Amino acid sequence: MSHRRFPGGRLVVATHNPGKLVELRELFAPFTHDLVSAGELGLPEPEETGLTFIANAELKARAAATVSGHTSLADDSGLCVTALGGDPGIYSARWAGPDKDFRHAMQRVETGLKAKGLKTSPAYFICALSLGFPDGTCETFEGRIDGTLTFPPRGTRGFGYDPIFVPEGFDTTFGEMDPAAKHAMSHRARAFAQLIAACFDA
Ligand code: ITT
Repeated sequence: MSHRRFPGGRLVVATHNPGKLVELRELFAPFTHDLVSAGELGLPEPEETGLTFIANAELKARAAATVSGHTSLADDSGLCVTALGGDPGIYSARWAGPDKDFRHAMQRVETGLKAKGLKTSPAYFICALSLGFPDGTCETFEGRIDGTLTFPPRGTRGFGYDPIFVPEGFDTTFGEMDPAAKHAMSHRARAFAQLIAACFDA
């Protein structure tokens, strides 16, 4: 299958989440020198009305690309907890409330598990990355990492739900890991690897 390629030049990263922006800047540094965030450009944050990670990533990438006139990259991601039927899933950001308080969001996960008599659950992170072009077309890829949850939260690195997520094969949380170790395996890095292979020149 042939994919539309990044034409070079400016890449707008359509996120208002500072934690994601740090990771995406690190990942894309070798591929473009002109990376600017939607926040820096003052672009509006579109309402995430999609029902899948892919739909929301495409909606955000398309909105940024059509408004800015530049190729734009959006990330829609979240934590899916098996024992909670996949919640918070696409609502991961919303569980943190208007103050974006992830201690509260992690507590909500723990409370949900306790209500089922559980202390932990298998869980996975999903990341959909979408490259949007000013004419409204998109190229989209999804990555996943499996693990288990641990309480109380551990570590101050990363962002969001990282302090409760222990990736399979490890005993440290993403919140305790060196960022390079997270980048070697994360859902975002896995979606990124597919996007780079399909749409970017090495
Ligand atoms: P943008 O839409 O502006 O990019 P957002 O925070 O609203 O920012 P999402 O709708 O994709 O983004 O929400 C994803 C949430 O899932 C995010 O707020 C994080 O808390 C969580 N999340 C995603 N990737 C994560 C990661 O690598 N580590 C920890 N939590 C993560």
